[in-house]
Amino acid sequence: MHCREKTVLTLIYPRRPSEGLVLLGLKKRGFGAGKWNGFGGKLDPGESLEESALRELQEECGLTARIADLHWRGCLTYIYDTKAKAMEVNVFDLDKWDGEPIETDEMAPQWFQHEAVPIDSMWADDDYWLLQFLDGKLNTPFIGRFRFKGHEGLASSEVLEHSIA
Ligand code: 6OG
Repeated sequence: MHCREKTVLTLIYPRRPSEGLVLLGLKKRGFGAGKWNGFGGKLDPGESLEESALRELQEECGLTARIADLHWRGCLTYIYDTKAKAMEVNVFDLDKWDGEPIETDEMAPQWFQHEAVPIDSMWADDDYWLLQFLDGKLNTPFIGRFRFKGHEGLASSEVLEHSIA
């Protein structure tokens, strides 16, 4: 496997650790529509990872938070057999913010107990790491790498190889 150009993205999971709750959003449009996920997206030119993550959080579910309360936990690289460009997704958690989650044009937010996250309606890689991450059982920082059969439709639910440590 050769090195590929990559798109850098962010993914935030707002948490209420004492209650075992995580906030997810049902994506209503665009890439990953119909799937539950954390909040995030691509960096705009000149933005830091943290600035971008907090902008996306605000745009997608109305929460505002400070960079000091955002914790970078690890990085996931996705490569697709049908696409030259890879994705690097930087995962953060957050346990302090202002406001209440609101539904936006992009996402419908909902709190879930860790054991009740709708894993069958999430990206296929989540099956390999999300619950361990939520339960604090993954190393920090963790590094994951997933190779998908394709980047669209059914092929994007087939993980051909993975490693996470
Ligand atoms: P926009 O295209 O809406 O950002 N994302 C993924 N998250 C997981 N768990 N698995 C994947 O497997 C993902 N691919 C993308 C990164 C897309 C958002 O979705 C995340 C961003 O937070 C393939 O700007």
